[in-house]
Amino acid sequence: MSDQIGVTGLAVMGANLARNLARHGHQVVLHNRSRGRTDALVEQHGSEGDFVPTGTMEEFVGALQRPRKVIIMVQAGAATDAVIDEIAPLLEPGDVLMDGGNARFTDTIRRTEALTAQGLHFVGTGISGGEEGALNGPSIMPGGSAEAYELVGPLLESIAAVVDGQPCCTHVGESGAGHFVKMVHNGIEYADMQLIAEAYDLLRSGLGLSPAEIGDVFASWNDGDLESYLIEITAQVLRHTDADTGRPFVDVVLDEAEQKGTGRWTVQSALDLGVPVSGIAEAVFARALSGHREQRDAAQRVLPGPDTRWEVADRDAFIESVRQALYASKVVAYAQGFDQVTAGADQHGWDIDRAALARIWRGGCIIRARFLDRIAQVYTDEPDVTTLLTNDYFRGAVSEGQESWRQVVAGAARNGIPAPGFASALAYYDGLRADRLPAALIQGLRDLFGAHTYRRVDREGAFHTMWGEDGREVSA
Ligand code: NBP
Repeated sequence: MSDQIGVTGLAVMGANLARNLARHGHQVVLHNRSRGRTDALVEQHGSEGDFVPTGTMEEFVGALQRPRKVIIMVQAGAATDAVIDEIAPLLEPGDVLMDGGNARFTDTIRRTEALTAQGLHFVGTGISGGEEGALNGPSIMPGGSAEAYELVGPLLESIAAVVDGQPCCTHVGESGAGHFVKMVHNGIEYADMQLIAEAYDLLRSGLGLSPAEIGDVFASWNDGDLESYLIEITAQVLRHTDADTGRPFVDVVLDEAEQKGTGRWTVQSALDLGVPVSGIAEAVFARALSGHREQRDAAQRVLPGPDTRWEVADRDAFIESVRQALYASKVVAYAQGFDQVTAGADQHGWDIDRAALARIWRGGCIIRARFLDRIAQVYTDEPDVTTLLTNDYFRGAVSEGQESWRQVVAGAARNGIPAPGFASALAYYDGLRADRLPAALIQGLRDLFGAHTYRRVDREGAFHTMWGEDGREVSA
């Protein structure tokens, strides 16, 4: 069913989303702070659908039928607040204001409270898929009230990516839930890319394959369990040759990765929630390390280590070991990300359906992958599962590759190839399955220096040992 919607903010994401909406038969009222973008969109793509260009914010709001539906697609942060401050006084109770930018979820909670008090519906909406997704079908993660979703859900579902006949859009939960899961999605994306980069490094530094050869390896991996958008584009990037120099493209790119914010936010939130998202944290830290050029230059000159070339007897077996290590580490990273979704939902009282979330991440978004089907199945069959890793399928997949995983991590350490994502994922796996952890010693130390007390394995209660006296134990 065709509907009407207003889009304000017509840079690449907003313009592509507006075109996607128009192509699906909706009337799209256009607005941008500076008029040039509005005119350019109509001039270049006006024939794609029913666009209504407007100039001022008053004109924009005036052109919309009630209840008005508006999506904001401007730079996240201060720009979003500026737009809300300008448009909210012009809207009327019952109107729906959506924010499709990469807002921090705590900002979305704040904005939801303020706008709800004015009688407006505010829908913080995660949108993933970059420019291409915005135009051809993104994964859409709307938060806000169920009532607001009834008003805008069908419209959003109409422009989302479709997998197995289902739109990659679902009402995630109240208030900031949509932007929260979008943040975790981006955190998982960080971890996934770091693991892919480590696999590439192992095949390059360890085995001595060329980027194009590694591109072929990734292309073959894309036919199996690892099938995903990121694996597919890794093959494409690795096979690409720089036109200027004739060298592999990856060799002419500066090896300093950026981190714009969502990865860092994911880790900050995980620290607050007490969820060990070690895969995402290692990915953020690895990017930070890559950016510390001065330290790297200084260290490169003086810090000794082994030659990075591995003594490999069986090339194909080595490649298969790296594949298994990558898959196992990836399962851990996704399990940790879903743990964070669970903890965030608990903390904020959001009813997030993790099976539905895994389903809407199967298409349109950057982490779309075959194995999200498996994750959706786990949360459908075992809604109370405590970690994805104990599910039969994932337990089998990880334990099957375990020997390879250990060999790869040990070999990387022995040969001086940094593989923090692989190593921390394995340490997490071993930490989870350990019968006893050395946390007991930490509790003892904390009791000695700070009288922090401890609990015992054999009786209830909190205890303190009189370390400075006779070593007697007292109940705390
Ligand atoms: P940008 O993030 O580059 O923002 C540019 C837009 O913000 C322009 O329309 C600009 O208006 C407007 N704007 C700014 Br800047 N300050 C403003 C203000 N004070 N008042 C009103 N408008 C203001 O655009 P984008 O790359 O299209 O991304 C839009 C949103 O989508 C962002 O939140 C982004 O994080 C998110 N997102 C992006 C991607 C992606 O792949 N790029 C993916 C997913 C989500 P002007 O034309 O007048 O300067």
